[in-house]
Amino acid sequence: MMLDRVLEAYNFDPAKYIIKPFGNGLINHTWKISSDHSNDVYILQRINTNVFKQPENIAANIKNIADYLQKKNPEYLFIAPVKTVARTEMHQDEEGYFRVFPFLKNSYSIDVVNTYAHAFEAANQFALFTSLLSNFNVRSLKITIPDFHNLSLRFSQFGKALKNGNKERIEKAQTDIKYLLDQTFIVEVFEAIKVNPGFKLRVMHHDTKISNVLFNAENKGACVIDLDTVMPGYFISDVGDMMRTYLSPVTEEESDFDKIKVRDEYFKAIADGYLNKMRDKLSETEKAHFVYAGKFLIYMQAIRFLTDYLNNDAYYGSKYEGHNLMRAKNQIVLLQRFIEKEQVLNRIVRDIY
Ligand code: GN1
Ligand code: MG
Repeated sequence: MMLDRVLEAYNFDPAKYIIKPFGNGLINHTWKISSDHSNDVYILQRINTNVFKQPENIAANIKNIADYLQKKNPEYLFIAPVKTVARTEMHQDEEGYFRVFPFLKNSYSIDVVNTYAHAFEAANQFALFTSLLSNFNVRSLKITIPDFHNLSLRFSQFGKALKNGNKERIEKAQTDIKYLLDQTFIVEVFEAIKVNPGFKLRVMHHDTKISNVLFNAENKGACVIDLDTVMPGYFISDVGDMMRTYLSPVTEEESDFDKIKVRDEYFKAIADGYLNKMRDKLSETEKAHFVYAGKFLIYMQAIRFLTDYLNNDAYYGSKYEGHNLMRAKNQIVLLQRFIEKEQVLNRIVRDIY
């Protein structure tokens, strides 16, 4: 089997290891590797090279950050990739680029947030990561996906899809298109952020979903994982994606939209956890945009899903007809429920500052 050669590149005997698909990422393929012969467990990933066009940039960033943290904060738990027999950070063959991480012993991850403590711990971990790197030269990071969270570009890609996309689908999505075009003030605020000196470029994780945090046996956050999209960015990226993925009890895959909710206590958990480590780093201007972060990220994700639907699912793929339209509608409902609560959320965060 294709993965056998990958295992051999790491000197794992394919006959002794069990490989099972792992997680629910949309972009990379992930497997868990375990064995009856030892307690060691690993995570194997194939990097999607349609998305990450230069996978060596990912490896370079991870090494850059690992070296810095090793020097400045050696006690910080940073999970570096396992080296191949050839001492490289990745294995490459005609099937693609692969890398292996040790699976942290006695740790676990979750797919949906259902306790205040998990949300708090996760936010605290992402904030810790950014805060430990606040004196790191953020511009020394390579760009693994150009303009990844550049909302202006995402908006212009949406505009192109409206011109050149699948005509039938454009027809079907009229109400959603109209709603998103009516919210362009969200893009305008982002344009202003880009030229506002009160906003700092920071080391952002850019994929702060809950399954990217490992928890230890005491249910404390142990570390963050999945560092492919670590790049320079604004704090609204990480905080916003936590809001997008922790506030509602259901994910973007839920088609029963009545179940989508914005839970105040989880918003408080994100704010408490994040500000616990980042309060002294954020400027007043940044703090004033804390709630905006949620609008920014949820809106961007709605636009990305809808754009992909109009472009025949070229990026995210789809498991059934209309899948990406459903995801976009789900995110639109989440955005609406979020905006309805804006005042309450602003009050919560103001009390924490
Ligand atoms: C993708 O594959 P996954 O789930 O880690 C995407 C994120 C989206 C997310 C939506 C590189 O992440 O930006 O928020 O899907 N990552 C990339 O589920 O596009
Ligand atoms: Mg990811």
